[in-house]
Amino acid sequence: MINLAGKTAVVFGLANKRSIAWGIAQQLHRAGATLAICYQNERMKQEAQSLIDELPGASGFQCDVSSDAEIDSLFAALKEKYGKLEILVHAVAFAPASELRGDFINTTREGFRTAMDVSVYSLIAVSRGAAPLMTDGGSIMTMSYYAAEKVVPNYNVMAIAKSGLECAVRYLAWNLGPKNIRVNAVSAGPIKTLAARGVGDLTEMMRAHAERAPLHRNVDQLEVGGAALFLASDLASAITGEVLYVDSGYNVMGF
Ligand code: 0WE
Repeated sequence: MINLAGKTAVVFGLANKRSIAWGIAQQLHRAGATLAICYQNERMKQEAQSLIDELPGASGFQCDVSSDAEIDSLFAALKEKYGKLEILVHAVAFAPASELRGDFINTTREGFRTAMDVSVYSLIAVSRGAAPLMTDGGSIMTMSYYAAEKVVPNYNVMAIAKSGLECAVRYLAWNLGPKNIRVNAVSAGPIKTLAARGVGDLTEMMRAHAERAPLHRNVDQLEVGGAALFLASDLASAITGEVLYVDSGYNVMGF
């Protein structure tokens, strides 16, 4: 049983009960961590805060990770309230919906810029905010997807973003290793979240995933949360710069 009592975690990316951030938050909470959970804006606040209220001791914060000013004021507030930080979970991604269908070659400069800013640069920005608070070391993690490596039709510019994100994980691991801050990615199989809801053939993709994966099933948010809990814990004390697959084994198949 992993015990995170006395440790504080900040989680980015809570939208609703289907969010991967919610599965991770529940697992970290169950292990005794103190949680600071962030939602993007006023529009997300009500639904997010009603979930946060289900976890005793957890607090909600508004922070849009595309704003340096909001990141600065968030970490000032976290420093004030908690003093230090041990765990950071980044479960945020966005590309304009129009980029996630049709010909990849028609990727726009603006869609590319947005996807990279929200889905990749934000990890670097929040890591820079968190690192000074991780005075006893820490664990930073983000969410990736197999399309970073192999083509998944229509994932398009998000695939370029996830490749960049996995590379950023390696560079952050190298940069923050001397402070005993570990940086890893969890690469989850497809899950029906709010972000995935807009995806046309997700149901068919999930069916094919379950058919081909060694475990012959899909994965859920709490299973991703279990892997995140492991990475957050001392059991993972020598793991950094890594991509951990939580995908029923799908990624090992060649045919
Ligand atoms: O990373 C994701 C979701 C990424 C995502 C999804 C959306 C849809 C709505 C990012 N931005 C947006 N923007 C929107 O406006 N996944 C791994 C889920 C996902 O998304 C896909 C997939 C899968 C799987 C998009 C195309 C094809 C497959």
